[in-house]
Amino acid sequence: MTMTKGGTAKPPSPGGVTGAADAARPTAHAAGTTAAPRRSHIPGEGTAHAAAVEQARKDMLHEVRARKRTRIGADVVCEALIRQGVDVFFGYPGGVILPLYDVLGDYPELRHVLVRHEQGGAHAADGYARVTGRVGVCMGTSGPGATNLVTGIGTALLDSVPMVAITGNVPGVLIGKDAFQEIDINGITLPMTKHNYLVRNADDLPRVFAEAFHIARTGRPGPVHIDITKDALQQETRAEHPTDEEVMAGLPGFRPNLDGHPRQLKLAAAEIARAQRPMILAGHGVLHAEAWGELRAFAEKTQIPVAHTLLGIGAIDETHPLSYGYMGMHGWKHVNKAIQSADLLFAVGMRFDDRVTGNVRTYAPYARIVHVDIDPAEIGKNVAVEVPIVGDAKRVLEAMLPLVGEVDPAARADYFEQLAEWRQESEASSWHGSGAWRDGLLSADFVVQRIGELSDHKGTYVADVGQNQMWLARYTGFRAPNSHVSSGGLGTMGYSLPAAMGAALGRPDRETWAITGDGGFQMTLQELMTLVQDRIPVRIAVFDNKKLGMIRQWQEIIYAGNYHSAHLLGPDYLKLADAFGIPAVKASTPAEVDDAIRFAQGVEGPALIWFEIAEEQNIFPMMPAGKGLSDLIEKWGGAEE
Ligand SMILES: Cc1ncc(C[n+]2csc(CCOP(=O)(O)OP(=O)(O)O)c2C)c(N)n1
Ligand SMILES: [Mg+2]
Repeated sequence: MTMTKGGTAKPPSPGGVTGAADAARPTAHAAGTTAAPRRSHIPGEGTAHAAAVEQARKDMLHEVRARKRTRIGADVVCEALIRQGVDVFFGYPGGVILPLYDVLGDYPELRHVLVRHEQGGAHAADGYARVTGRVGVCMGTSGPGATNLVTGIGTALLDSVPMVAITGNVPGVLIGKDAFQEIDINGITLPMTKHNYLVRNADDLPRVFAEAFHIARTGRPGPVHIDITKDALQQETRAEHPTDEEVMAGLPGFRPNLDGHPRQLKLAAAEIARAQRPMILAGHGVLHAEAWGELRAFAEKTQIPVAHTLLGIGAIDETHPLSYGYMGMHGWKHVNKAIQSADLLFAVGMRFDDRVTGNVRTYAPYARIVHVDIDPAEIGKNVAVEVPIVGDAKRVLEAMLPLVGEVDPAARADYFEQLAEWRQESEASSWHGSGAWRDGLLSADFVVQRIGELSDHKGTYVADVGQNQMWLARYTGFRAPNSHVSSGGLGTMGYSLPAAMGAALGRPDRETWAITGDGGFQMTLQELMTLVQDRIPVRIAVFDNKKLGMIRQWQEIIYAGNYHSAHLLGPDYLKLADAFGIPAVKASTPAEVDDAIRFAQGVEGPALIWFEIAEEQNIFPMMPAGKGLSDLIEKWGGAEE
């Protein structure tokens, strides 16, 4: 091998020893020794593939922005987001997604919120989607950026939230080489998305984005993931964005059934005409379909009371005379009792989740069931039903309306009397809105009730997971659709603060509250700084019981009081908020609650309230896992809540 004086190498020779620019080499030559021949370090040297890999590696290391540029894949992404009506999205940069950040400044219509952790970005997109009914968008780089999104994508999947998650990946030819920050994120998101893509060619981007948004929001909504190689972001392209018709034509297998089958609708109407103790079970699907008006009209015409799931909160105004309340594991006793004695359940947009049914064998033993769901896979999955109807909640309820007779409330007088009696009994029982504060301690149910009242029930209330989530669901008092946001299916702790961030941007006309336990708050509190930097006015209520409260409750009741790892230290939340530049107050007694809430309401940007609540409060009733709706625990060890 010959080397020039400057130590630069000769062009590589295939298969043989090549001249890598090695500063140490000439010294050896100078000493007159002969170096042992060696192979080229470039695998497959001389092939077109090897040349492409080498070029891609160079591109990974050199980020040079051309001053004058043509339209590249990254532009297509921005154009597609704008075409889809995206006004804000949540992301975090990294090496392979930098070509996109490089052009973002050219699209001022797109507001990018720089989160502090990609999980926060995914939850923010999710919160935004839930309050607006639009597709939420989040973005991360390859490798850890992408894996950090995963919990948020899973959260969206289990609650059917429309989302498009974008990640960058290493250049196409490096895929499979374990390049820096390469992970098979497509493989990871495959079972947890409605659909996912790996785009290696810029020409595919317009079609992929149009399809992704269409799939995310059509039929049963859900997350779609688009992974884009760095070279696809950088390639020049003239590919045009498809029309809606072209998108539909390109997805012949994706035609969700929106209208219920007419014969099934008639069968359902006949069930309703026969029923003496019917109950409507409203779920998240009613909100997704924006079917709250149709639901109310249908309930009023048939005089059927409406119970709702955790995610069905807001499907009906809780003060409506036909609203009966929240069902399931921590639902109201009277609601569960009514379900257990009903002779007909008309379930719409809900999936008979185990938190709703408990033991299916003992669930609703006298009821025939009509099940309306847009996803045929849900019908008969958890509970066998008499009348399945596959369709969109809004369209099915609309179509049902002329098929059902107008029922005179007097015809249901006995039934309503019974329901009213159960309700009174349930609401008057000792756990309702009381508990700890009899001993001078602050009880969480009292706090959420006051937050609801002092915000006129007009806010957006975002729950975390645990006891705080159940208190919020039961005692806040919900009036409007999409005013309650909660991670129901995946039950993701740390959800509340970032989801509230997205919710506040989606509905700036509403006061947004993040209700969180001390455990969940400590999982994602880094997003406090995002709130400050982007001036997002979220009111944060930290329910500090110095416990993983729901864990402590289960350990008390199911694990004989073996409180391993339930005790949780937290920081001084006032100092913490101060460090972030967020105004904060502490409330430790019932008397301090109203002032604290008003203080937070008076702050322009984010504000935090540290509620020091009773450490050992339980939330009752509770249906122990594996038991049935009739096996509710209402108190424990004599300590009434
Ligand atoms: C990411 C995650 N890890 C663990 C759990 C299990 N889990 C459910 S509730 C809970 C305790 C929550 O404690 P905290 O946030 O303080 O809320 P609290 O119940 O005290 O209101 C835990 C650990 C979860 N739901 N999510
Ligand atoms: Mg706690």
